[in-house]
Amino acid sequence: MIKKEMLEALNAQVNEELYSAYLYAAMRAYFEAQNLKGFSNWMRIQTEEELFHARKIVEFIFERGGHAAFKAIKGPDADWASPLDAFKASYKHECHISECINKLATLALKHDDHAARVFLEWFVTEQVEEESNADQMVQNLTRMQDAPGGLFLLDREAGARTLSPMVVASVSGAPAA
Ligand code: OFO
Repeated sequence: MIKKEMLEALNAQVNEELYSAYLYAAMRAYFEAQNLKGFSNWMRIQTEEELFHARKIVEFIFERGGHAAFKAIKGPDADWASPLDAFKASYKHECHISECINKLATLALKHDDHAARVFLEWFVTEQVEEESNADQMVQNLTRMQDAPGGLFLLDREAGARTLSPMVVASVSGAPAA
């Protein structure tokens, strides 16, 4: 049976993940409004990734006999000064999520909850990729923003991003990896 403090912290992380999905949905809307369909696609995929993260934690709570509790999700920003500004905000947010995951992993150790510790290892690894993906977009936009056609090319590249097989399986109802 999962301990109360661990359960509450996991439920708080579900809220963080749902907020992440909300934030990226808002960023998608921002890019749609500017007719930047590639960046919009990137954010659509990111939103699905975040919903997958939330689902993965909820399933773990269920497996441990815990009660998943859903609190209100705060409203994200709706506007950014530029595509670069939006991706910088995304990178900053991912660094925040990494801190949350690290704290959860520390809490699992404190409670000798090795099931949670092993479960959270997936998220520790995932956050390396999450930070790197957002940072790569920041780097590319910084480098290309003044180049002729730079934004067009990056938008086209972002349009090629696809859902990871794990997320596809989760959305289709297959057990999460
Ligand atoms: Fe973007 O990793 Fe979850 O929140």
